[in-house]
Amino acid sequence: MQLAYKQSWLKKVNEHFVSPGFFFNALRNALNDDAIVVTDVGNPTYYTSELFPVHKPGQFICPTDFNCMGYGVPATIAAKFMNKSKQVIGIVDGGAFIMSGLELVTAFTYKLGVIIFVFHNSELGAISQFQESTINHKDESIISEIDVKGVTEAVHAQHIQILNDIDTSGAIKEALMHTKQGENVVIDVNIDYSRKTYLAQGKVKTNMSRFPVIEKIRMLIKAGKRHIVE
Ligand SMILES: Cc1ncc(C[n+]2csc(CCOP(=O)(O)OP(=O)(O)O)c2C)c(N)n1
Ligand SMILES: [Mg+2]
Repeated sequence: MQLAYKQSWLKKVNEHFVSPGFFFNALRNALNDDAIVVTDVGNPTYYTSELFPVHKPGQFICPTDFNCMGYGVPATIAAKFMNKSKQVIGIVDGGAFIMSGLELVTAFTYKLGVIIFVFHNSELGAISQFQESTINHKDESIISEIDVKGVTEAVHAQHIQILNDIDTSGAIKEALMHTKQGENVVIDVNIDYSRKTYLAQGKVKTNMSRFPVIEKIRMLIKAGKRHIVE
């Protein structure tokens, strides 16, 4: 089933967006076997756990349990401090990136050579996608577009943009070259958010299956009303 989900992201090379399927394949191919991947909360955690093969324990770090947004960038820097000989990359989405991120100045001071991939959808997507299906509107979960390049320049990192699947492999290789010189890189990824993650699809199904029938009917009527009337 999970394989089928992955395959569904690999049907066609996308010239307009970066497909999570091709992105994580390219990332796995480019990184060493012992590379460390750190994610922030939200879709980066879901996509990485769904689509990125992790070869050994300790190579995938994410803020489980307390799920604190803003964890990704500082955790990537900390992981690199402790593993200077390894490739260490972080993946964050826009909402989390505006909660932290300026710590990259410290990575510059110490010439650490980390890569931060920034996915962004101008939304607190992990929240808005559930609001959309349940209450039919996005309540306080829209955020402004971020000037990723501006932030990157402020922290003296290299800026790379990945617009589509064709750009992906070359951009990751270029970024890894920079890290060899101790330069940090922020990669602005035009990720395709047109489809729900495997987790989001499963969450609705699993939660629905847990409720008693009467509760399911009540919830469906409520959601239906919101979609039709409001
Ligand atoms: C400090 C903090 N505030 C709120 C939340 C609740 N929360 C979980 S995911 C999420 C949205 C994350 O948005 P973004 O970083 O843009 O990632 P996306 O879901 O869009 O991929 C929020 C608000 C949290 N986990 N941590
Ligand atoms: Mg977002």
